[in-house]
Amino acid sequence: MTLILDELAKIINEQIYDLSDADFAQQCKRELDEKGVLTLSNFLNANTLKELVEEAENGASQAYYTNSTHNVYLTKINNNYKPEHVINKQLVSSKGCICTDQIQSDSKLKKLYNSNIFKSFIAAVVGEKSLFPYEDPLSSINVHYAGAGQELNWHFDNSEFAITLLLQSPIGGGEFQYLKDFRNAEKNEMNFRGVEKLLTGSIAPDILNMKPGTLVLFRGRNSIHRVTPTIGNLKRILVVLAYNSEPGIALSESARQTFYGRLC
Ligand SMILES: O=C(O)CCC(=O)C(=O)O
Ligand SMILES: [Fe+2]
Repeated sequence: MTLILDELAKIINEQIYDLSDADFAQQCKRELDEKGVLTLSNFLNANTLKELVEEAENGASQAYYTNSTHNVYLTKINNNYKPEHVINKQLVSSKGCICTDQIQSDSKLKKLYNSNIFKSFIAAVVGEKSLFPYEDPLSSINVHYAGAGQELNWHFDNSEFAITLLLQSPIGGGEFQYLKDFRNAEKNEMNFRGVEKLLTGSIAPDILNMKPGTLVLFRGRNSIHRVTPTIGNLKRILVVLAYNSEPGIALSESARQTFYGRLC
């Protein structure tokens, strides 16, 4: 137990965050439930952040770069609606990505991802009993790179929640913008009028402030969000930590092919 605690203590800012404190986890849960987002700034300690940026920079040349076209709902063209309807409005996103199997096995990213204390903390905050890695060798930990002009366009996530760690901010742009509870997927209310207004610029979104080293938990299923284009030569680098609430689940083959350009 002490050994595991020591390992985690070398990665995160233990003076600020005690992940084994159940009261702290409950406080984080309340904040996530209320705001739809939880940010823990300076989550990574300074040494870890430096090490992970170096690691990520070294891995950048192996990244798989994609340009994808999608609607905000991440669904296929729907011929029940006109081509100009907002459900069929195509947006472009572009980014580079490296996968779990391209990250060194002794990387602090893997230690954090596999830490029982970290997993129990996240499970308590998102209200799951336990969390499991993806069955396939690619999808659990991804490092995203956005170079000059690259952006992640407006979308609602398919997943219940996302865990991210920002490693490097660009000189300009790369801003995370969102609108909480902008549709109700459970009730099949898609808020076409609201989305139309957002895409034509007549609604101003909220902005999430995150600095390198910040851990973000975000419920993006009903909260529309985007990351604005990177400006300048310094890449935006962000890690996505993905878990399932059941063991043995792989990301779909079509998603792996689209995001990673390979299946394994
Ligand atoms: O890059 C980010 O901060 C958010 C990423 C995101 O929204 C996603 O991967 O679905
Ligand atoms: Fe997202």
